[in-house]
Amino acid sequence: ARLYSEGVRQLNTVGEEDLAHFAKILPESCILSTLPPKPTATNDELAPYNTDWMGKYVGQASTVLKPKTTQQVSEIVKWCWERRIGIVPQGGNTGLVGGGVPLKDELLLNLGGMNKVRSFDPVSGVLVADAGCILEALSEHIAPHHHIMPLDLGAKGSCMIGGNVATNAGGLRLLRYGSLHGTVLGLEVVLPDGTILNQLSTLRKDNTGYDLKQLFIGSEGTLGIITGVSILTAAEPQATNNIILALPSFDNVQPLYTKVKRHLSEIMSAFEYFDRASYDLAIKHGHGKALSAEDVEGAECFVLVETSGGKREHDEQKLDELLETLMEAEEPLINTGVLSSSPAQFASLWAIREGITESISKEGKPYKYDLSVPIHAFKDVVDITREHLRSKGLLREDAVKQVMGFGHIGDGNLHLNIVADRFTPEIQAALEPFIYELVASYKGSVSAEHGVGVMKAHALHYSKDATSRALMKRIKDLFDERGIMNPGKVLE
Ligand code: FAD
Ligand code: 2HG
Ligand code: ZN
Repeated sequence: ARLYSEGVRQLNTVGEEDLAHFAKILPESCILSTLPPKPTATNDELAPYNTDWMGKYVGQASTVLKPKTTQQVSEIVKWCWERRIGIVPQGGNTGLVGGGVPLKDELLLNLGGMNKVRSFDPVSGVLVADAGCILEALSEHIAPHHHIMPLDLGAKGSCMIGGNVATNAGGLRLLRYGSLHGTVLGLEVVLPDGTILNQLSTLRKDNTGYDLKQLFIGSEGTLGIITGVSILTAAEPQATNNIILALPSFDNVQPLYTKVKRHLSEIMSAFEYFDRASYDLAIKHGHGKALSAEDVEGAECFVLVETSGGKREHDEQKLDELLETLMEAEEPLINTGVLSSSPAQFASLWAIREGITESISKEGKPYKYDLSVPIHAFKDVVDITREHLRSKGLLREDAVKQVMGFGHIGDGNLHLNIVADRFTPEIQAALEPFIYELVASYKGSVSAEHGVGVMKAHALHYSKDATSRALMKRIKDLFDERGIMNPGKVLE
């Protein structure tokens, strides 16, 4: 096995002897390798594992292992620890910061084979599942028991619960159910030396010392491999409704948020924002049904509000009254509102918002900046970036096609997306560090919910001071002094 250096550490790649050992741990069908003398897969077969969702980051793993049990993960990791082989844990590979694909030819450990629900208690709502369970499959599993997952994302059909925890994914329900730091009750983790850390608690309360599991939430595979997750699910709301509001100006978003929050109070469960370019692109690529020409005329941006409550008539009445108040105001904050009147329309309104990310990838190559900035700055950040690209002569069909913004208003999380014809060093150089400096000027965060991955490892200092970064490095060393877990990600 070849030696290579990652930072200050020397790591080995997978060789013949390692493969022979893995064959003792896993059945043949769980090993994909292009290595001679007996390759079990082609480069084409490994390409989907080596390439990230955006097609922006491409690794060169020669071997992908797909274990089915925690014990198998532990034995593989123990071997890699002893042999100093770099490992990249991978779930659904929907991450947007290049964290789930190798930088070089690390061993790729895909958790997709660990996909069993271990238990669900319909009284407490606590679900315990293997890390490789797909988020949507878990929703379907608990739906007959009238429970819902506390998180929901556009990637639900592919992303896995272990990947969600590893990235501390936010998504569309965070406003109502809070972050995974609150809803994850326990984790089972294989540590970098192969030891199994069993903290798969189902207790709501447990103050017996340091809450170690929190360190793994958002650790992006750099501290260990999450193999099991215990999570508190929520009782299914009796009634859900949604409405899209068309605004003549972005300036109205903040007063609207204040008004809607006050009016809907406990039943408001989402307040999502998208600008006109995002709406147009989602519709162009077939996500959701277009609103009428009348409804979108003169709209600079849109807001999708969802309610989740206990009584349909009560919630509908509140939404009707809200719409009436908004429309009849002397200086209305909105042009119009489209209230869903059937489950199909409810889904269609959500499809517009959830489809933006996919529509961007259908239109071109995405540069994504997932930022925490003050709500009032959402539009400025997009406009300033667009003008900056224009001043560099890059706003043209064969370079940057569009600059757009959408995101989670309630969480102060803006998704700035730059849609390019292709990824080029020139566009990259125009965007960074420009955007990071802009975010730092607002005292914002360069990663709100997608994580750091490889994309932002060099940019941590824009949002974390030297003391914090030094402590993070010490924590990494404490768990993984050999540096085998997801090398080159999160920390440089
Ligand atoms: P992967 O992409 O496979 O991995 C992500 C990171 O976690 C990598 O660093 C990987 O090494 C690590 N990892 C994965 N599994 C494990 C494990 N078992 N143990 C240890 N480390 C592991 N994100 C949001 O926060 N909010 C959104 O609303 C949202 N919407 C999205 C919509 C679309 C269409 C897409 C494509 C992505 C979206 N994302 C969103 C980003 C992404 O889906 C989430 O980050 C998701 O949680 C990643 O899960 P995954 O299983 O695909 O992980
Ligand atoms: C969302 O909120 C996701 O839709 C993806 O976090 C954001 O594509 C993006 O930039
Ligand atoms: Zn998001």
